[in-house]
Amino acid sequence: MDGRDWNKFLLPYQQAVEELKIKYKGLRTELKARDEYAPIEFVTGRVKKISSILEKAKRLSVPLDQIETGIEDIAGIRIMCQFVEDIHRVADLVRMRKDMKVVYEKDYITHYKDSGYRSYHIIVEYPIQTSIGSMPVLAEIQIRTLAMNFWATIEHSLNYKYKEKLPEDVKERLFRAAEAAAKLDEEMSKIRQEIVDAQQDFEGKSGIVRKV
Ligand code: 0O2
Repeated sequence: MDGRDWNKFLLPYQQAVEELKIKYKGLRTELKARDEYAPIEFVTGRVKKISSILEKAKRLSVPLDQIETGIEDIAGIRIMCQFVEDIHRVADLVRMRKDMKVVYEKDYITHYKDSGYRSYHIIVEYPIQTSIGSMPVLAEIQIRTLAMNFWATIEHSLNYKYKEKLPEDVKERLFRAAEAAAKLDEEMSKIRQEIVDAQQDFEGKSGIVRKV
């Protein structure tokens, strides 16, 4: 590791992740309070590990003094949705916000990765307020369905176990599992209204009513 004070370096990213998590969890709460269907199921976030930042900088040939601009996912939040349609609704909600600026988007759903990975990524510039003024921080918002998240979580841990050198048969099975997850999402979309109505009835019984 170089002589950089990493704890200090990561502070703005930690602040951005905490604030972004609160904002998107708040959006879910607000939509529900308005009796509207909330396309957000749950939100998580993380700051990239230092080892992972250094590995990515090396892989992308980003000089260490340029990692703030060269690595866009040091701060990352993940928004999980029930249905693929909800992903597009959430992306619209991100685009219309005035407290962050969309830098660019990566559609790994239409153009899924060779691994089978599917997700919608939006890179935003989010200004945090510090004691010395406003500071723009790049953050990656990953939007995915529960099925996509299930697959990505498992694939990520397997890659970690095999140190990115997955045996061919495991790779093939994972790819087929990703196709199956996509098929599951497709089937669920076909009965989306049925499911949403059932959830509305269920929540209505416990005193909460929501509209789609
Ligand atoms: P973490 O949380 O740091 O351990 P890449 O070259 O893949 O790093 P790319 O393709 O430009 O970069 O993707 P991007 O938008 O930078 O996003 C990288 C992140 O997307 C990864 O972070 C994962 O969270 C997710 N991701 C991308 N491809 C895959 C994949 O094939 N499988 C899984 N499970 N996740 C993927 P890190 O660095 O892996 O995670």
